[in-house]
Amino acid sequence: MTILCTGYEPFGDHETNPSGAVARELDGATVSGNDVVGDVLPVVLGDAGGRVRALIDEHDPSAVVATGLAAGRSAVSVERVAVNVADTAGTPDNDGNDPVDDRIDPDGRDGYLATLPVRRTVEACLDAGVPARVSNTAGTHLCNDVLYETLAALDGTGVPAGFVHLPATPEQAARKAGDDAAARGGSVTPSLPLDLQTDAVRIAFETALDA
Ligand code: PCA
Repeated sequence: MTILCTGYEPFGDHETNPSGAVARELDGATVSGNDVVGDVLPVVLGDAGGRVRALIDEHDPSAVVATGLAAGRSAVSVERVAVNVADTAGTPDNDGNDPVDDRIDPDGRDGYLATLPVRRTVEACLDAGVPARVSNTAGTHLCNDVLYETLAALDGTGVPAGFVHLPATPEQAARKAGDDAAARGGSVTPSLPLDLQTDAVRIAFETALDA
């Protein structure tokens, strides 16, 4: 049996994207007896959703956990909902698309609820020492787009699927803080080491598959 984990390439002013690193790290691993297919998606509206649908068709996964970077969030965020809105809110995708108030699918439902056990995934992360929270919005950029497309593709199949937003890594936070004078003081971007981010995604699969 196969399970699918996606992350993204870098986008916006981020030189790296931990979600892509997590997907590469888990690619080929075994979680709860399932083989992980890890894939790094383009941060391009239309292309990312098309790719995830193709991966689902190809691998017929028994669970899907998509991941993305949410720089500024201080904990792993397990998303509860995807909305039928594409609005990049001033951070164009990597093809320069910058939609305002668009629909992902003009004929689609307004939204989908994640089919992963969202709250129990957060509780399992906390038990494992990984800071985590339920999130009730995945935004309206590519992460929401891929969650929407994934849930639409799997609607009615019973295959658990959802999205985990990941904080910046300490390296990203340090690089960003280095853009300002060190004496400036103040806060820096919250961060979480990559190994704990990877643990969170593994836990998301385990919680879904062992349900
Ligand atoms: N994060 C963005 C898109 C790609 C990514 O890693 C988001 O939160 O929508």
